Amino acid sequence: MILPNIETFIGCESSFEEASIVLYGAPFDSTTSFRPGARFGPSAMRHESFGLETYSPYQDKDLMDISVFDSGDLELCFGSSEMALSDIEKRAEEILGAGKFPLLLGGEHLVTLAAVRAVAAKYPDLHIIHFDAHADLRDDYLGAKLSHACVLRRCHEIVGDGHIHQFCIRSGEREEFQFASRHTDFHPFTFEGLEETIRELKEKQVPVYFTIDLDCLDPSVFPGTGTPEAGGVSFLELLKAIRTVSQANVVGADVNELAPMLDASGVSTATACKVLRELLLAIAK
Ligand SMILES: [Mn+2]
Repeated sequence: MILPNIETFIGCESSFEEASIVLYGAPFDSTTSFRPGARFGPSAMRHESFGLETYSPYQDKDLMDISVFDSGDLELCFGSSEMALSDIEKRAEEILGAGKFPLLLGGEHLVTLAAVRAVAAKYPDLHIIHFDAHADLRDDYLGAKLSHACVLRRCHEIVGDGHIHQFCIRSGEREEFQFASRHTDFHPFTFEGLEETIRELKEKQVPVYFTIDLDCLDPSVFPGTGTPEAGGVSFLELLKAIRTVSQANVVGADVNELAPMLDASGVSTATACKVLRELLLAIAK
């Protein structure tokens, strides 16, 4: 039988019906404040994923043993953030409505807001685990409320005080750090405190949304991103942290801010693929 050329992330070839996890790509970077290119992230990850093994020796698990459906990339309006967010939210709602786990591939970090809107509507008392170099807590960026620099501030308006847990943050305005000290559970520079946070969230049995801005990684291992910040974590530290978070009741997730063309070596894309493989294997029940 000759099959059509449909490129999925490696090992993610289940049908929608049988899948427990659904990938959906949001190739959007219209509000990127520095170097654009994250719109090419999801397609680059699918393509380069074929350089990966489906088997993870870290977790002794294989993508071939779990059921993931890759729904491809949404066709999004680049001129209107609100229209793009609305389309992403609808896709997330559809996946959640079918009782499946939505895993969003960005795109810039603003796309997280759409997923959080959908996930919070289904799961009240939602908590957010946020890995990032940047606080993303600005109230506006040059007057725009919808910007990747404001995404966690917009999420705070949905989930409220004490429900956002931020790790690895090493960049932002003074006002963002002051806002964080009053309104979020804030862990600068590293993953220190993560295990304790996850233990508490597990005890409370609350639902958790998990957003990974890949620029939490050090630019020496992940230069292919719009706003690189020196002083980041290593791949192995991120992998350990992902496995820790997966012990909580994670009900949705995203991986964002890969801008593949900003790293001609391709290493950033390969790293992003490996992060996604490990995340999939960690959250698959
Ligand atoms: Mn960031």
